Amino acid sequence: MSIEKTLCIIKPDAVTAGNSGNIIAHIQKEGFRILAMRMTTLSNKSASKFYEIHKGRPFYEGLVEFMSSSACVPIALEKENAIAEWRRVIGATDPAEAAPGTIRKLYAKNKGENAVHGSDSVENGLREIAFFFTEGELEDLN
Ligand code: FUP
Repeated sequence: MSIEKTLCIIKPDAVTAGNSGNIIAHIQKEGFRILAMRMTTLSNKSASKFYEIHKGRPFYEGLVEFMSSSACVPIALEKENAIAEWRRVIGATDPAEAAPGTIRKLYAKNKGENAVHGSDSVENGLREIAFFFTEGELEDLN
């Protein structure tokens, strides 16, 4: 076990529904440290770049459209074992398959509009955090 960083994004569906505050409270209840946070609306170009790993998949265009449709809240998080821990807290991609009490079970609409993002590896977490935040914007908690 080691201290890791992961990127959360509160996605446009959850921001629009007024669930940002509840999700931030959930993050803190689970013991994550918030290193940086802001509200921003992604351009189509930025959303395309962020999700370029999914380019060519059938849901890609819709995903980019949705993620650039209105404001989202990227949040850099830190915790022991943060990658796996955050994925446990958010639940499965499809809220219909997410465990009770997970953020996606509580707040997601469907597999596409699923309330929050979570990085899938330590390497991607660092890359995704750098997509939104400069090194100087991250709280140095050590
Ligand atoms: P996750 O890591 O749980 O966010 O899921 P993926 O990396 O597999 O997918 C990234 C995003 O693509 C999801 F959050 C929503 C979208 N997606 C769809 O819209 N349909 C799919 O079938 C799979 C993913």
